[in-house]
Amino acid sequence: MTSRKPSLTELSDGVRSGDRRALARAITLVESRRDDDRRDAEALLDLLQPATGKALRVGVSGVPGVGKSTFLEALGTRLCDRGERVAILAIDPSSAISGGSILGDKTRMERLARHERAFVRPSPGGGALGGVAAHTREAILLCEAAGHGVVFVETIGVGQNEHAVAELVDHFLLLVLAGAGDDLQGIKRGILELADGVAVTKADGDNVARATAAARELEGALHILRGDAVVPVRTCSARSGAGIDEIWQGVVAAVDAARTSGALAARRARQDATWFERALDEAIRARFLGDPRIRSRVEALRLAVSEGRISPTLAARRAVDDVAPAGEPRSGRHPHPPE
Ligand SMILES: Nc1nc2c(ncn2[C@@H]2O[C@H](COP(=O)(O)OP(=O)(O)OP(=O)(O)O)[C@@H](O)[C@H]2O)c(=O)[nH]1
Ligand SMILES: [Mg+2]
Repeated sequence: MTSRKPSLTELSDGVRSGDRRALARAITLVESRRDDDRRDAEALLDLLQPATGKALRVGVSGVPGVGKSTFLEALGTRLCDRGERVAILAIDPSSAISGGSILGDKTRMERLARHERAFVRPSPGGGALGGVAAHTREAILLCEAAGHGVVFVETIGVGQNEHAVAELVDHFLLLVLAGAGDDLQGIKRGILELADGVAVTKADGDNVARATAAARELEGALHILRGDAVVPVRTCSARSGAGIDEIWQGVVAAVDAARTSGALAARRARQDATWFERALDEAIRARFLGDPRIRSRVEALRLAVSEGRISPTLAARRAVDDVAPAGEPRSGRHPHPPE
């Protein structure tokens, strides 16, 4: 591909042929907020739609420093060496603020990033988390169209972004650290409720016994918390390689079982329904605020809210009433109201 801007058909063909530059370019396009780029992105995704949906999508989350990137480098390299094509999308919500930690991820996965069957892509966190996840969802689809059979999404386990990521994947793997006895206190219940599997990391050297004990303790806690859902807890070390294959076998077995039982199809259908609602909200909002008159009216109402002159709910209702007054028939029996 030349450096001039490729047409959408060229870009689509490039992605489908597995050309990394085309894939990188396509992801940049779906990350763009510009109106014309958005339109192109939607058209591109539409062209590629038939080639999507075939990958095993795995979310990997955990607190900063738990070892997500190192784990993915170790696992990803093994999978690539066995002939698998692996993509890793690393979301970093803090990068919008710090501006720098993205680079950290890329360097931590240096070896894998150079592998001919791997594609490593850090995603800037800028803006709302919903927005990040929306772009990540589209990036997953692009990686699938490019022929990657496994797509990992690395996300830092702070705040709400892991909820959004759990809505994108077939399996959500939580990495945790063995602490000094009080380790379970540090893991948020909400995150444990999302996990399909848990791995205690850095089980090497004199940390092995502690990691094993933490895994056992966590298994007990999960049993109480999740009842009938079996959430396996394993230990691993990206450094020694211990446990990495077992964790992957566990992921594959769980997803295979879900595929056979129909739970995987149901999960993806539920995720698509959620994304439709989200996209609908966003489209309505964008269309609404795209009108300069409405935008300035909304600005005025926003000011009034901040000055306490009007309640937030009433202000929102006023803004909408201006455009679509309640009670005026806009459909049904009067599809074409007389001029
Ligand atoms: N001993 C040991 N150290 C590890 C292991 N995995 C990672 N580390 C170290 O832990 C630190 C953090 O590892 P990362 O893989 O960057 O962790 P991360 O979760 O991706 O971190 P963020 O992306 O910043 O959230 C690094 O210094 C690694 O060398 C392991 O299996 N054993
Ligand atoms: Mg990382």
